Amino acid sequence: MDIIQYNTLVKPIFILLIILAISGLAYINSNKPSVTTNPTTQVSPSPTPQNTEEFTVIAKNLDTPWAVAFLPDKSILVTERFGRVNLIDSSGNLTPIATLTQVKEIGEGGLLGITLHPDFSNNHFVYLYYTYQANGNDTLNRVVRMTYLDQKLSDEKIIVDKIPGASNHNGGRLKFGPDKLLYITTGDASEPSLAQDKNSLAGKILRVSAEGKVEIYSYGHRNPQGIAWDSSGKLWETEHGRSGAPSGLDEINLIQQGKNYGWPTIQGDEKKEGMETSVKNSGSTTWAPAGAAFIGNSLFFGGLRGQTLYEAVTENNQIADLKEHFKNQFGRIRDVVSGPDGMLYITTSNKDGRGNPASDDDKIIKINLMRKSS
Ligand SMILES: [Ca+2]
Repeated sequence: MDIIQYNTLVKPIFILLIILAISGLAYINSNKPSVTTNPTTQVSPSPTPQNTEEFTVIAKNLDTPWAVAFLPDKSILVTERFGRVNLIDSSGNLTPIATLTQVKEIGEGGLLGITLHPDFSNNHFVYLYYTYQANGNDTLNRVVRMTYLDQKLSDEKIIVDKIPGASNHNGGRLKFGPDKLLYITTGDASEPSLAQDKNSLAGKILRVSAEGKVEIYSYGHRNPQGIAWDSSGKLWETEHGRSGAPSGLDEINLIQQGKNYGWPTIQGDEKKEGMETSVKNSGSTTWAPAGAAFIGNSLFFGGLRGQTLYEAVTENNQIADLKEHFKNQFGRIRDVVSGPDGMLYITTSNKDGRGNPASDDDKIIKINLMRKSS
């Protein structure tokens, strides 16, 4: 074969074959399933050096970042429990956009949930959940709506008020469901009987109708901290079980409208007519489960005391497997959010008074599940 034939015929084919081989490898790699191995015990180097990191710290030096919401341009709003809301742009620059002076940070209370209206692009509505001081020494919680424009939050409007509060068990998670209605988790405010009292807003999952009417969606909850809908539209919830000694019996529940989830009458595997037993409980282990998000069939949720990113693999309305990621690597994990880029975003909660913070805590960490080492 002479030089001209090689350059015009064989060489292009050869280059094409190389390109196909490389893209094939990249495809296989991009479809790597997530796995459970703790990366701190990993000893062999990654066989795929072109991979990006399995996790990236995108913000640090925060104080108890409680909840994360993504703006349409993929920048982030994050609450800090003492009362501040921050904007983190796509370059990682952090700008405080509001400090809510009416917030009362006490025990587990403070500025908690944040979420955007499904039609945020048009109405700019942001919803926040916070603890405040009422008349006398009462601790209460409320949900407010604010308007976000030009990197400022303004025009506060109360959506749900006088949710019972206390030092512990304030609930606080906010999310819009597939029905485009606002769901709110509330704790029992350390008065267990309130969870069974349908005249109280405590110990409930609330839903706000399109007309602004507040309804009890489910009840009998102790302190629900995570809610997420699976791809078929079913609502799953994480909830803290008993505390003190013994601890444990943290729950994953499959939530149906109008049902009673048992607290404080039944716990763990106990059953009672008219009450729902959790799909899974932690037994004598304590997860202290927090924010939750679905990716595929997996319900990922943060563990505070558990200091783990848990992955509950759902199958036929049950938990087929419970995997543990990053155990004891980041400390206490608070919110878990599925990002618009397919990544999982978690916040640490090491400065919440129960952790052992590193000098640059707390953090927001982006997790690339496809790059999770195996
Ligand atoms: Ca229960």
